[in-house]
Amino acid sequence: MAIQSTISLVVMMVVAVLLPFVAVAKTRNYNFNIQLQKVSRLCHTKSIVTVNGKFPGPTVYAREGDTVLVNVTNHVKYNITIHWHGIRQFRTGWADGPAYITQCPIQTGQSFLYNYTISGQRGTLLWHAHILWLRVTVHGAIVILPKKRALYPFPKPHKEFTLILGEWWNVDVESIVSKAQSSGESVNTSDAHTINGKPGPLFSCPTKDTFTLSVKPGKTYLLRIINAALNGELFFDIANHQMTVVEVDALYTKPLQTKSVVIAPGQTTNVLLFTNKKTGRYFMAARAFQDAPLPLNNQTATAILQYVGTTITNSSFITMPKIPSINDTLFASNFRNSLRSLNSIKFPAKVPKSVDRHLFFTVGLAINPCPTCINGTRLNAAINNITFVKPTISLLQAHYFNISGVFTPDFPDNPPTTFNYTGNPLSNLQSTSGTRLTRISYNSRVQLVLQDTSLLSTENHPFHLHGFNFFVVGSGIGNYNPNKDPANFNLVDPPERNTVDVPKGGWVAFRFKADNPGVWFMHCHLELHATWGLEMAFLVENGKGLDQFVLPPPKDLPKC
Ligand SMILES: *[C@@H]1O[C@H](CO)[C@@H](O)[C@H](O)[C@H]1NC(C)=O
Ligand SMILES: *[C@@H]1O[C@H](CO)[C@@H](O)[C@H](O)[C@H]1NC(C)=O
Ligand SMILES: *[C@@H]1O[C@H](CO)[C@@H](O)[C@H](O)[C@H]1NC(C)=O
Ligand SMILES: *[C@@H]1O[C@H](CO)[C@@H](O)[C@H](O)[C@H]1NC(C)=O
Ligand SMILES: *[C@@H]1O[C@H](CO)[C@@H](O)[C@H](O)[C@H]1NC(C)=O
Ligand SMILES: *[C@@H]1O[C@H](CO)[C@@H](O)[C@H](O)[C@H]1NC(C)=O
Ligand SMILES: *[C@@H]1O[C@H](CO)[C@@H](O)[C@H](O)[C@H]1NC(C)=O
Ligand SMILES: *[C@@H]1O[C@H](CO)[C@@H](O)[C@H](O)[C@H]1NC(C)=O
Ligand SMILES: *[C@@H]1O[C@H](CO)[C@@H](O)[C@H](O)[C@H]1NC(C)=O
Ligand SMILES: *[C@@H]1O[C@H](CO)[C@@H](O)[C@H](O)[C@H]1NC(C)=O
Ligand SMILES: *[C@@H]1O[C@H](CO)[C@@H](O)[C@H](O)[C@H]1NC(C)=O
Ligand SMILES: [Cu+2]
Repeated sequence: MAIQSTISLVVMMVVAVLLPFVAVAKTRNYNFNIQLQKVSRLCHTKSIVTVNGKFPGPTVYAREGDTVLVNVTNHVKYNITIHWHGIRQFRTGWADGPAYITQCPIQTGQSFLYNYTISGQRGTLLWHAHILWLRVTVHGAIVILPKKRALYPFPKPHKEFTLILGEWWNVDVESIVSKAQSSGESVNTSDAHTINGKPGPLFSCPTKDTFTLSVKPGKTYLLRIINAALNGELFFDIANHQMTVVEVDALYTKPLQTKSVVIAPGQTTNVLLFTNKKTGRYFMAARAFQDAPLPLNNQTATAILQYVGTTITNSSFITMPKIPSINDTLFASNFRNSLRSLNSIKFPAKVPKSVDRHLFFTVGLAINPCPTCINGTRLNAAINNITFVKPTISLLQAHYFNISGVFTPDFPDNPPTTFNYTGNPLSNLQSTSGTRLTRISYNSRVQLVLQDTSLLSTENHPFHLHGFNFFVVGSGIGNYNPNKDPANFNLVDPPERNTVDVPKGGWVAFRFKADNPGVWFMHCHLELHATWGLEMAFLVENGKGLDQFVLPPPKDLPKC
C-alpha cells in the first residue's frame, strides 16, 4: 500500500513536471465567406471572387497536431470547394476539397465545415478553390508551425514572411474559359504575375501600392514562397542576395544555396534570406519559366526588399536581379535535381526500399473530334491515353456508399500501346475518355513513373497527388528505361513533396506508401491541362486495423 502510493506520488510528480512540456493541440476556427470584391490592377477594375474580400486570401495558421475547422459559406453565383493543398487528410478525405472527387460543391447560399487534423506535418502549404478556374483569386497560405517548443532544423529566423506568387487577368476568367471549352480553343495567358496580389512597378500601368518588405541588416529571415498561379511555372529572384532553401512542400530539405528558386503551381518553397547589406532597395522578382514554344506572359512581377533607414529619393534606384532566361531548362533542372530530403534522425526519409505496385503513366496532350467546336476538333490531354471525365457525384461518396455506375476501378497500370514516347509524334492524336481509378491495397508501396509524350508538344507538367507526400527517386530526359534507370534511383535522401514536375520530354519517378484510405485525385497543376482532362484518381482501400478505414462523412457534406 505504502509502496503503491509512493509510486503513484512519484508518477504524479513526474507528470506534473512533464506536463508543461507536453504540447497541447488546439482547435483553430476560421470563417471563409466566398464573396465578390472590387479590385484594380493594371488600370482594370473588376469584381473578383475572394475569401472575406481579400486577394490573396487569409492565411490559415496552425501548429502541428492542431485541428482546423473552416466554415466556408458561398455568397457568389458559382459553386465552390476549397482544397487544403498538401494536407494529408488521414481518413478525412471528405475535407480534401476537389469538386466531384471528394465532395459535391458548396452551392450558392450554402455552408460546409471543413474539419481536419494536421498530423505529422509542419511547414508552408496553400489552400485554393478546386472547381472551375476560381483558384486564380481564391487562394491563400497555410502556415503550420512546429509543435510548441519544437525547433526548426535551421537557425531561428529573426522574422517570417509569406510571399504568394499569383496571376492577374484583366478579363473575366470564368467567361473566357467557358467560351474556350465550347469552341475547343486554348485559353489566353494572364496579363501579369503578382507577388502578394500585386504586379509591381514594371508595367505600363503599374499599381501604385507595390508590395514592400522591410528588413534590418544582419538578420536571417524565413520567406515562405508559394506558387498559386494557374498556369505559370516561375523563377523567383532577389537582387544581390542569395537564398538558402530549407523546405519544399512542407518537408525539410538539406540547405541548398541558390541565386534563383524554381517553383511550379502548387509548390511551396521556404528559403532563409540573410540581409547582408546595410541599406538599399532590391527587387524581388518573379518571371515565367517555360521552355516550350507556347504563348506565355513573359513580364516580370516585382516586390521590393527594403532595408530600414534607406532614404528613398528616386524609385528608379532599385536594383534588379538577373533572372534566368525564360527558357533556361538547364537552370531549372539543376535546381530540381539538387534538392535533397533533410533525412536527419528527427526527420528521416522513409523511402520505400522495395515496391509492391509498379505504375507507368504517359502524360500528354490529345486532339479529339468535337462537332460543336470551331475546327470540328478540340484540345484535350490524357494519362495513359485516357482523358478524365468528372462524374456528377463525388467519387469518394460513390466509393463509400457503394454507388455503382460512377467510376470503374480499372485504370491501366501501363499505357495501352508502347511507342517512342518522346520521339517523332504519332499521327493519331486521339485519346479515349473515362472515369477510371487505380485501386491500391492499403499500405502498398507504390512506384509511379510519369512519362511526358511528344503528342502535339512536349511540355513541363507539375503533377500533384492528393492525400500523400512522395519521394522523387529519379528523373530523366527521353524515355524511361525500366531496365537501366532504377539503378540510379536515390533511395537515401530524395526530396519528398506533393507536387513534382514531369520534365519536358522526360520522366519522373516517385514512391509512396498507400497508408491513407480514400479516393485521392492526381492531376497536372496547370489549370489549362487539368481542364483538358490531365487528371485521374487513386482508390486506396481500407486496411484491417481499427484506425485504417475512411471515417463517416460529416452531416453537412454538400449534396449534388
Ligand atoms: C457556418 O456559417 C454559416 C453562415 O454564417 C452558419 O449559418 C452556419 O451555421 C455555420 N456552420 C457551422 C458549422 O458553424
Ligand atoms: C470534426 O471531426 C471529428 C472526427 O474526425 C469529430 O469528432 C468532431 O466532432 C468534428 N468537429 C466538428 C466541430 O464537427
Ligand atoms: C483551327 O485550325 C487552324 C489550322 O490548323 C489552327 O490554326 C487554329 O488554331 C485552329 N483553331 C482552333 C480553335 O482549334
Ligand atoms: C486572346 O487575346 C487576344 C489578344 O488580346 C484576343 O484577340 C482574343 O480574343 C483572346 N481570346 C480569348 C479566347 O479570350
Ligand atoms: C515578351 O513577349 C513579347 C511578345 O511576344 C516580346 O515582344 C518581348 O520581347 C518578350 N520579352 C521578353 C523579356 O522576353
Ligand atoms: C530619377 O532618376 C532618373 C535617372 O537618373 C531620372 O531620369 C529621373 O528624372 C529621376 N526622377 C525623379 C522623380 O527624381
Ligand atoms: C532561349 O530563348 C532565346 C531567345 O528567345 C534563344 O535565343 C535561345 O536559343 C533559347 N534557348 C534555348 C535553350 O532554347
Ligand atoms: C459497401 O460494401 C462493402 C463491401 O461489400 C461493405 O462492407 C460496406 O458496409 C458497404 N457500405 C455501405 C455504406 O453500404
Ligand atoms: C525515339 O525518338 C528519338 C527522337 O527522334 C530518337 O533519338 C530515339 O532514338 C528514338 N528511340 C527509339 C527507341 O527508337
Ligand atoms: C488512344 O486511343 C485512341 C482511341 O481509341 C486510339 O485511336 C489511339 O491510337 C490511342 N493512342 C495511343 C497512343 O494509345
Ligand atoms: C452546382 O452544383 C450542382 C451539383 O453538382 C449542380 O447541379 C449545379 O448545376 C451547379 N451550379 C452551377 C451554377 O454550376
Ligand atoms: Cu500539364
